[in-house]
Amino acid sequence: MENELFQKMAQSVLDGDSDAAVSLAKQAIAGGIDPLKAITKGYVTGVNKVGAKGYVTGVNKVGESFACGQAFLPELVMAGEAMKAAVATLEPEMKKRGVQRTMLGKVVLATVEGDIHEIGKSLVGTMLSASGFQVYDLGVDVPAARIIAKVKEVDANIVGLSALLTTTMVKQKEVIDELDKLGLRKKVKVMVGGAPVTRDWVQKIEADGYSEDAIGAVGLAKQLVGAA
Ligand code: B1M
Repeated sequence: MENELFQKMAQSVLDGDSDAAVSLAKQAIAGGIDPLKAITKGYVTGVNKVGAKGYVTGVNKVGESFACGQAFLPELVMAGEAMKAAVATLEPEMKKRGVQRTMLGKVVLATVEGDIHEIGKSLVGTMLSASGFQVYDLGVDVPAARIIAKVKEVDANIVGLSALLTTTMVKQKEVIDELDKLGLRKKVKVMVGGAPVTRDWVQKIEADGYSEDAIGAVGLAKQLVGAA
């Protein structure tokens, strides 16, 4: 039943059908399904059939097809729109499920300059705020100077930088270098993420940590503020 719904969710993204994606998200909420599970097991990857392994569908399939020239930019755009609509529908439920506690810390979050991929970053932001962090989400394509200005304005504990393109990952390093120049590097922890980010890259740019997904990002942020 759940798997069937997840499969339909993946298909709605493949079809770039935002209406279907939203309607399935509403069904998931009504059925008491964990909204984050719906995103990761439904819209992002889907399931072929119960127990099937290694079958890629959902937005990941669109990404793969795009990479090998079997899908084109309009498909990528429509899949992104469907994904965004579904996440927006599930977001209030994710926030509702987060237990409100004392504020754990302030996070300035952005997708770096030159990069307009927003879905993963926003998901990380939602999960962080549902877990007790005050999140200042600056959006996408954000220059280092704006990020630094916000860090200073709100006296942030953490900067979260998302990058989905190999060409924009370097901007994560730019922000770290700027923080360093201003003498803020010791005070502000930097966490990075996004599909191309690896442990090697994190070491190379001397970030404080990275995570592969939104749940991991919450655990990491807690560690970074000593709340884990
Ligand atoms: Co683009 N795109 N895209 N795209 N896109 C990728 C990233 C790509 C891998 C597709 C491919 O070729 N296989 C490829 C990058 C190749 C590379 O550099 N290695 C690519 C490309 C090439 C491009 C364009 C250049 C295409 C073109 O114009 N020719 C262009 C670039 C535009 C720009 O940014 N300047 C482009 C545009 C777009 C759209 C706008 C059409 C759309 C985005 C819509 C939107 O965000 N509103 C889009 C989409 C949808 C994708 C794919 C298919 C899906 C991305 C997504 O939303 N995933 C993507 C392929 C893929 O990744 N499978 C692809 C779902 C999301 C929940 O996961 O974002 O990975 P993700 O976030 C995860 C983790 O990474 C992690 O947690 C999240 C939740 O689990 N995470 C963090 C993310 N940020 C984090 C931060 C953290 C911690 C964890 O701490 C701070």
